[in-house]
Order: sequence, then structure tokens, then C-alpha cells
Amino acid sequence: MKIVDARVIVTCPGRNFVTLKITTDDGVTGLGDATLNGRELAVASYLRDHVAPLLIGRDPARIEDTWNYLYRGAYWRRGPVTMTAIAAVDTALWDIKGKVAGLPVYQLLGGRSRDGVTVYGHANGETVAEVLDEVARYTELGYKAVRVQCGVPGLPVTYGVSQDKMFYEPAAARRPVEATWSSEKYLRMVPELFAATRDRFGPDLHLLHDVHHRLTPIEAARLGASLEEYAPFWIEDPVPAELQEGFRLIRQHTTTPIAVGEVFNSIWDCQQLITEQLIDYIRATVVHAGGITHLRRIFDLAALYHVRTGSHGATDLSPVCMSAALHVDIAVPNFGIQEYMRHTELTDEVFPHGYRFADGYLHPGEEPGLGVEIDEKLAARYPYDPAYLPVNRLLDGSMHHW
Ligand code: EZ4
Ligand code: CO
Repeated sequence: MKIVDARVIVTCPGRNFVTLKITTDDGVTGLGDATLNGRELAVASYLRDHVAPLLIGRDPARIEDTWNYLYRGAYWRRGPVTMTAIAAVDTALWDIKGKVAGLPVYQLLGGRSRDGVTVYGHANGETVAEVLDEVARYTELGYKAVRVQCGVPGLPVTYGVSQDKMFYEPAAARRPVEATWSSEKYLRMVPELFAATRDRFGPDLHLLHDVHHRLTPIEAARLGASLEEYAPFWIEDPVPAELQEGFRLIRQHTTTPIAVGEVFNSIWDCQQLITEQLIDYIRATVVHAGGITHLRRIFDLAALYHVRTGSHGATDLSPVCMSAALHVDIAVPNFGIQEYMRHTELTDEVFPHGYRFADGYLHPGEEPGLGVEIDEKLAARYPYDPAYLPVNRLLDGSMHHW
């Protein structure tokens, strides 16, 4: 079997998605997500101009070899653009392998390790009362785990709080929205949010929170300590993770579990975090961490060090990525939890898929391959629409981490 076509499809059914579609000489097709929020066309060009020509004529069955061909063969290694492009190829080849074998991809990864994939939803609000109402909507839908994000009194725009609550979308503007930040005000708010949520919903609901890289290690240590009595499932991205050893400081002061890694692209971004047991959950996912092939390598390393998985699953990861993530989640021994921000109905129409939500769990479908397709005619009706993620400034105007 040979690859005869590798095509990049860019579509914006409400938000931008980049998809790679690989076709074999037998007419089998495979899909890979290649969406990099706010930098979409860089990956589209990388694939179209530099990768697709190399794929033509290759044997689609040689997934590992193709991964290394693209990784080592580029000479310029790693980085979000390269690794997202490699992920798209890798994911599409796993899809093809599953279709050729007549098996869902999770069967090729060793079969089920669990009955369903526990997911968490996003409850966002301007005020604590609003957040609690959102949490109630999720518990009514059957969710066992909810991420809580709340406006910070005294700050006009806060990460995680949007107008359309059930379909949070941060990349909405032609120019980046400028948000403001104060760690001091924020650190006062979060324990109040957790106290109120535990008080209303009791001890069993898993509560998560995303710090979105905004604290220093000692501030994160204080946050973790101040939340211990509410037993959070995790706090996510407490600090920017370029300085992996910085997490030692957090660890010395709190037993609140730490999750990190939605912006990681490779095993080398988290090697020290994992091997020194500085984190509890690794948030790398298929599309930004080199595909199923590389993600499994990360997860296997994590398993050796008692680190569990908690893959990124925001709406800027397409249903192709979500589908691939679920096949990995259901199979790996050290699964922890999967983020799940539901896509809009229009996105689900463009990407018909077999995975289903029921009672707090997602279930990958039983279709051969990944169980997700793209309606190209419908996709073509929604052309690319540039949008940027926000930026963030301190009250004095300094650039801060978003
Ligand atoms: O800000 O996916 O945990 N989820 C997140 C997301 C990210 C976006 C960035 O594109 O932090 O909402
Ligand atoms: Co996050």
C-alpha cells in the first residue's frame, strides 16, 4: 500500500481547525488534527509545503519509521509547529492502520483498560454564585468532575470566563484581547471559590482549577496550601514550565496535586518534571505532542513515576484529536482524567464522530480506525477566519503570561 495524497483542509465552523487527510492507493483515508490555536496557517504551510510531498509513495503502515523520518529528517527538532505537523501525519496513519485492520485504534494499543473515559467540564462565571450555577448544570448532565474558574474582583477580564458559558472560546478577536492580572487579588479569590463549591456540592465531586501559568513557584505553593482542605483533584499549570526545576519549590510546600503540559510538544519538555516526581498529571495530548506514537512514549515514562494522564481537551483541539485522545485514554494503564469542552453542534456536523458522552464518561466508538470523518463540502462553506488568543498585562502594564 502507498500514500497517494496528503491534503490540508482549513475550516472555520465557528473556530479554526486544520485537518490533514491522507489517502492510500487502495482508497483508504485517514485524518489527523493539525490545529495550533492562533498560528493555524504556520502548521498548514509546514504540512502542505514541506511534509506532504515527502509522504507521497510512502508505505502508510510504517508509522514509527515515518515519525522518525519527519522528526530526525527535519534536522530542526521539536517546537509546536513541527510537532503538531508530525502529530497530524501520525494520527492519520493510525486511523488508516485501524481501518485496514478493521479495528478501532484502541484495540491496536492493547485494548480497553477501563469501561469509559472520565471527563471534566468547565464551569465559568463572573461571580462565585454564577460558577456554582454552572457547576450544577454539569452535575445534572452527569459529570463527575468540573473545573471551576471565576472572575477576580477588581479585574475587568479574567481567563476562563466568557459570555457563552457552555461553549467557552478564548480566541475570538482579530487582535488579541488585552486582559489584566493581579496575583494578589487572584490568590484571595480562589480559596473562597473552592470553599463555596465544596459547601454546595459535597466531597465527592472532583474539583479542578487552571492557574494558566500566572503565578511564581512560591505563589503557587501558597495557593496549593490554601486549597488543601478542599481536596482539589488538581491545580493546573501553576507556573510557566520552561523552568522545570522551579516545580521543586511548589512540591516542598503543598500536597495539592499538580497538572501541567497542555503546551508541551515532546517528552523532553516534561522529562525532569516526571522523573523527579514534581507533577501528578501530565496534560500533553495527541495534536500538540507528536501524535499517538509520541504521546504513548510520554505516558509510559509517566507511568514509571506514578504520574497519571490528564490530556488537554479544549475546543481548539478538533474532534479528530478528541477521538484519538479517547482511544489512548481508554487503553493506557495510567489514565487519570480527560478534559472535555464540548464542541458546538456545527463543529460536530463538520466532523461526524462515533464517540459519545454518557453519565460523566466519554466512550470512543467501535468503528475501525479513529471513528471520525470530515464533511468536506460543509467544511468548505466556512473559510479561515483569523483569530488570536488574548494577551495579559499586570496592572502597571507589564506583559504577563496568559
Ligand atoms: O487556554 O486551549 O485547560 N485548558 C486551557 C485552554 C487553553 C486553550 C488555548 O488555545 O487552558 O482553554
Ligand atoms: Co489549561
